Amino acid sequence: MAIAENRSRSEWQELDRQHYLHPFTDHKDLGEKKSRIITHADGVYIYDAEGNKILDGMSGLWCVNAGYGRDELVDAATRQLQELPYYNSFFQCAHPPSIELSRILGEVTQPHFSRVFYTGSGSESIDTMLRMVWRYWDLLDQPDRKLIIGRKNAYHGSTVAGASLGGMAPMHKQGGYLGNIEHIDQPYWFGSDRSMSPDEFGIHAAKALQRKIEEVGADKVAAFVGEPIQGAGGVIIPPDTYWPEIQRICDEHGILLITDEVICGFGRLGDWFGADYFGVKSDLMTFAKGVTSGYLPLGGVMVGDRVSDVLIDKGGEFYHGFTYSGHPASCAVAIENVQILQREKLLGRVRDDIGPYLQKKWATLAEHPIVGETRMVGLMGALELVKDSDSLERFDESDGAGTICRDLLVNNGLVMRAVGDTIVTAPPLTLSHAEADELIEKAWKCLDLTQKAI
Ligand code: PXG
Repeated sequence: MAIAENRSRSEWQELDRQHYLHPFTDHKDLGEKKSRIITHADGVYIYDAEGNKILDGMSGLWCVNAGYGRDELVDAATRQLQELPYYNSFFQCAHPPSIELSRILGEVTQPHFSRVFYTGSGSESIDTMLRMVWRYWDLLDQPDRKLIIGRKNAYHGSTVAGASLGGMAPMHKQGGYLGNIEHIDQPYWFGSDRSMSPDEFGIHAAKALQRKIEEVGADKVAAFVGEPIQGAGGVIIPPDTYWPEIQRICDEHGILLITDEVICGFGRLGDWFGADYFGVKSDLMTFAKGVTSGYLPLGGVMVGDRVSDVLIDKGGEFYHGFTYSGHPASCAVAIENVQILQREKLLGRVRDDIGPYLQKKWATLAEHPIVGETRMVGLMGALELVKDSDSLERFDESDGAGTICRDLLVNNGLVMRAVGDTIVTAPPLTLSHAEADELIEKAWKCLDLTQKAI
């Protein structure tokens, strides 16, 4: 039976207002506007308490890669909950689902990733990764290597470590105070003065890492961390020249390279991981979200041999772990989810079929008078709202163009996110051609409505 299914929409909204503190929410504002109550979902659609059917162009929160309504995932969870709902993996214990998932993750990652550490979320994965990086350099008798270099406008979660490592200034002011972290500029070509070609700009943006290393001294730098494509920051797709240059700089100085794959991992770009898509070899990869298609919480860190050999050979006990590290039901769902991606060849589909199909249609939105740029890799894209698509002049902040457009979209049956005046999308990897057409039609219509509304 569904939970208290006899409550009306307004009852849910009132109870929500009274009792529930939401993530990233202004509650005064929410109290007035009231929450949209999502009751069920199937395929690529979510349904709200008013009965509206909404195309989920965000895969929940960048995570429902295999789509909603997957009985296989529900069955995998149910079977595991019946057999062993919980046991820990501290104190020389393990269980089949966590071991089996570890083996499988070793298979779908680059050959130097033979080990994984589990967490319950992306933020916990980031915390784990930071502690591993610092421990690695301590064990190599280089304790001065403490500085982690991230990027402005990156998102790495909401724990103290995640908020500090991320490059979101408003988050820093609310408790992202961890030391030993610096942020360099992001590889955001559209946000630059566009005086360089994208390829030149990619090298220029990567050289910011070189400059930072020279400024602080390479012997102080522990690692560079970046999302292969920044998600929450507005789907910032770096020029092709960026990641190879970042790799070269890290290699030159012996600095650990870390890709935060929480969004890009598990097929979003048509490869298993963003590092695969961009052809880089990272030393650690953080993941979460798409590993279970969001059906149950699970995160982790893929630990490359360079780091795991040191942690294991020299490290003794690592005082780190979570009650839910490698939760059996989450791991069982992850195994089934990876098998769905393989069985249904969803990565190939993103690479060769629905990816190119949606990308081509998405590019047509650039013909709209208030769109300055469109971009998309795999099934992860963005468009930039501008006052005038010839001059590329941006809207004033007070116009609230992004928010207006996002609200119009959802009221017209399509969820996409607004990051300032950048509209982003990341639909499930199961999106059909007809659903892609629907996404584009609704997007175009709402661009028209946005233009009229401003
Ligand atoms: N790293 C990256 C790259 C992420 O995108 C996290 C870490 C943190 O994961 P958890 O599981 O702790 O939330 C994320 C999460 C948004 C949005 O509005 C994006 C995320 C989370 C919430 C909102 O785009 N990404």
